[in-house]
Amino acid sequence: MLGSLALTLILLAVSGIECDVKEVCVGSPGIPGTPGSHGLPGRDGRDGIKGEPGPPGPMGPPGAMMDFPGCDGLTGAPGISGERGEKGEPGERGLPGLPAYLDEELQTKLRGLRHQILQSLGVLSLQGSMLAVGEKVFSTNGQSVDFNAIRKLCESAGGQVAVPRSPEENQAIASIIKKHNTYAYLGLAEGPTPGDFNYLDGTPVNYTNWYPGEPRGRGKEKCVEMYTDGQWNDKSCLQYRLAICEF
Ligand code: MAN
Ligand code: CA
Repeated sequence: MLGSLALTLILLAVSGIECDVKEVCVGSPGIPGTPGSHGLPGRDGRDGIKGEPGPPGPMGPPGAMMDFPGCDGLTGAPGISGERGEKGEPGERGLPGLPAYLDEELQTKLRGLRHQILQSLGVLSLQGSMLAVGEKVFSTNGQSVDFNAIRKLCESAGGQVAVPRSPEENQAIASIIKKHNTYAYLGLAEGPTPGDFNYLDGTPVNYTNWYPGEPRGRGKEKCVEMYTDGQWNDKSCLQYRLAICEF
């Protein structure tokens, strides 16, 4: 039997193609085949970016509704008020009224008011939230704040910062201070002249109870505090002192 190499050499010799045994033989290319059939269409791509808006369309025909007025708009804001008119003539004089003491309706009303006032005063006194001395009533909310805050507090309640104008009033305020074991500011302020103190309406003080040697702040202590024993000291207005008002 012949080996395959020997067979190849014989075939090459017959076909007339010369080559060495060790070389690769290159044949001439064949004719291209026919193109394959078309593939299936690919999947849809992603959406493109939004295009520019188109030009405005032509104006439409006049609508039939144009012939009718629209409905009313909203009511406008009210105008500014006019100027005050002139005062009218006084009316005719009425019939003379009864003197107050004979007016039964008025007397009944007054008795009712007096009763209500006495009830309120009784309750407030029992609660220890007011101290009446003569015509005056002293009251505290139990809080210690600076002088300006006390002034505002008392004024907003319809009163003033408590200030004694007699030994009785001084003793009454001292009793409130003792009960709260603290000091209180009084309704006084130093005027432009050091050592001159005035009530808060500007009138000069006419009753005092200075602690011996006071006032000695020489213009630097423009407020007045009361000690627990009822004696006074001129003091800076920025301390926290018991708020006591008078009404
Ligand atoms: C402190 C302050 C003054 C007061 C003296 C009295 O310095 O309270 O207002 O006059 O004490 O020693
Ligand atoms: Ca002083």
